[in-house]
Amino acid sequence: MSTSALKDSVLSHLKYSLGKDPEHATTYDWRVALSLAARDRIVDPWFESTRATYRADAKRVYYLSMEFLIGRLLEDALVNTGVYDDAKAVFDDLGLNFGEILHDEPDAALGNGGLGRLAACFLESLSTLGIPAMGYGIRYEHGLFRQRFEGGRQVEEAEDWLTQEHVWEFERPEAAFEIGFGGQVYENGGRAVWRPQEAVIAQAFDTPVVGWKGEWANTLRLWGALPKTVLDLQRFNAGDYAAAAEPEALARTISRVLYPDDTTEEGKHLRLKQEYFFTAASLRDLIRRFEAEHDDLRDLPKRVAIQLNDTHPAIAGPELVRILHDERGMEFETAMEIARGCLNYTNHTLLPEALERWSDGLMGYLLPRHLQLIERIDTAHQTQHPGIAIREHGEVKMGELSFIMANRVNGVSALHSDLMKVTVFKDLHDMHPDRIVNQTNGVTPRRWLRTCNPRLSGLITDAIGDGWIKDAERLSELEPHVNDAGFLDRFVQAKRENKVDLGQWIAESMGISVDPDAMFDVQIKRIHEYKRQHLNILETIALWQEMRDNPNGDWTPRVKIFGGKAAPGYVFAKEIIYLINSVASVINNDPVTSKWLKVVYPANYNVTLAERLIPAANLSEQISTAGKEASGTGNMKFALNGALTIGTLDGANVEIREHVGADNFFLFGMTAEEVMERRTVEGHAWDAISKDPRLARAVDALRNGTFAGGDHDRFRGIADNISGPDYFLVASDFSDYWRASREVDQAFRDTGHWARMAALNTARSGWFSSDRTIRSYASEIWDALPSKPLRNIAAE
Ligand code: F58
Repeated sequence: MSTSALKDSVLSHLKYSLGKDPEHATTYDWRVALSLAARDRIVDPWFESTRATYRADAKRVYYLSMEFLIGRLLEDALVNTGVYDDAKAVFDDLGLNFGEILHDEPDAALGNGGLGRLAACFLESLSTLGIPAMGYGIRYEHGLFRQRFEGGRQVEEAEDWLTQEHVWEFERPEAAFEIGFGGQVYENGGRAVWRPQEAVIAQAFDTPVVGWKGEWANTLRLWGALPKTVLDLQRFNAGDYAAAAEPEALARTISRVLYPDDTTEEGKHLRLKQEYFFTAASLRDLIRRFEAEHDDLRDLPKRVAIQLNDTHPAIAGPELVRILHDERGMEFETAMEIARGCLNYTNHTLLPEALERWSDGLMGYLLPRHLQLIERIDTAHQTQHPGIAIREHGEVKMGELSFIMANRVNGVSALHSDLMKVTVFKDLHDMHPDRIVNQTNGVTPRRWLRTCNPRLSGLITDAIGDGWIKDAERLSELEPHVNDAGFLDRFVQAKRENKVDLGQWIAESMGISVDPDAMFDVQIKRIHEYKRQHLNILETIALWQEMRDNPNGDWTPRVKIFGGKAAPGYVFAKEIIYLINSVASVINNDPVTSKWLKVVYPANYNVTLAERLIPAANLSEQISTAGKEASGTGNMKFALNGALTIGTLDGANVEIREHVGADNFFLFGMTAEEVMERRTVEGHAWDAISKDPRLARAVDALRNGTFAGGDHDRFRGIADNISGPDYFLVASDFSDYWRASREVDQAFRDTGHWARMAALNTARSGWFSSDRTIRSYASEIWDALPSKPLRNIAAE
């Protein structure tokens, strides 16, 4: 497509789709017109992909996930369809600021963190690889809450991305299913019949997801909840307007908010409803599609692979059995076998408290037939494999249910998969030793290098051509270039320019000035005790104290950057946020240290902010307590973008270190095994503190009001935790973290060597592409083949 054709398309959409004259068009209007022009380019490959799938009668992959953290879509679509430069030229020509237009798009924040972002990367890779697939989830009206800081504390606000038209989606009123809840189970001629008490409509909204060069596009189908009857006319006519509108309000509640946690009872009730709502609609939809072409449901496992992204869609097991057994009259055992043949489960956490459980009471109330079937599944399993129960202490354990109903169960990094076998799923693994397989996570190199870091990706393409974008392992071809001083200079230059841009943004948006030559040291992720943002801030405090002791020292300048949200009900995580912001306001205003040390915590960390921060990072903080971070995916994005990691042997850090080389990674801390041992030592925290005066002084600063305007109590909770139970072993790992951090300081001063290490990180991180992960799921779990690429629309 030529620039002029694209321009015509944009102007035509502005006129005919938006009804706007260019003279009066706003940034929003231009953005929507460009998005529609870009969307037009995706529709043909999208249709062709579907037709090709039907023609080949190909096996389809269905990825069921409560979360798809897709972020903005316009820039990605322009890059993947090869019209980014044309689009920029069009807007330059129109005299409009292209960057501003791209930044006008709200983030689709339909996820909490890594789990949701992984689903988004997977969708893009499935399309790039041409694997027929569909993502199924919920079309939340309000995505993850917007975070603000008020006096340093997190304040949550409703997110409202859908108040503007979501131009990427197509509403499908014809793809709608009635989903029931509650009610009774009756027997009719020896068959169980579930009569739900209430029902809502799940209606589909489709977003095409285009792969690299527009060769293939899959669908993200999100379900919106609608009432069965819009208005209770009798009540309305009787003048009771509020009651008349109630059914609509109640139904819509289901797809209203993304749950950041489920600490309240009401929250639990609604969350289980959400889980069943989208799972049941998705299963009905895929069965309908299967039956349009095939007539024997026993062939379902040959044509359909369903991936459960965590336990949130775990009700798929009993629901599929219910459909096949109760509704289609199959034997229970056959129904079980078919369901198990289709279903696979990905686990994302080893934290026992994070594994979902539903009380029998709630499950029986909302899904009475499913509770009966779970009991039957449990009995059938126990008959063959005594010793493990899905239901225990009046609760349904969704991890166990998912495991038992799955053909394959996977962890998301080598260490995590190994630990699953000896911790949370030990007994089940012993019974089914072939079921757990590892699938180390990955990230899409299109968004997380090509698009977010045009300077570095341009340099890479100049050096080795653009084959790496589709085949990231070809980044290894950069290795010979890391010995070329000219290449390294340009590598450093690209990073520096990214840092200058970020510095400008920080200055404009936060009023903090940072030195682009300082080390940009970044920790961005959900705030959680096990991720140990408090270890990072404690080290920052200790460093600041040493700088003040020795103001003539030759310190390596650092900008400590934090980003992340805490679940609204997670009190300790919110205290950590408050502490980081309080430390920032003291340190950033200290004239003695401000040339060396700054602490920056921009609010509302999201995909777009990650795209800004990662390309500008020198150091990536991956400092979780070993054995607790399932994988991490941010760690991969940083390495790909030439940041060095300081990290523990946890999650995928282990594999990153193996790939980039131990010399190009700053390792510290206890191993998962040592962690378990250390916990058994009584008074481990006190012991660590008494041995490290630096740590003692930093903890003391939390108690003496240094960061609380003299208030001794404000951060007492954190101090008491670190020096008391310290379950996540902040104190015990502190000294080694300090040691590694000082090694980082030293290494950063040798700019040539640092540049080489950074470039090697990029050259050796191609394995962490989600294309590799998806290929591996396809061959080891789904038995699904990539279909042939259709055509390269970017080349047309
Ligand atoms: C994350 N889990 C893991 N959960 O923590 C991370 O190690 C891993 O890399 C990533 O999954 C992808 O495998 C995660 O993001 C959640 O966001 C929960 C969703 C449900 C509500 C509570 C948080």
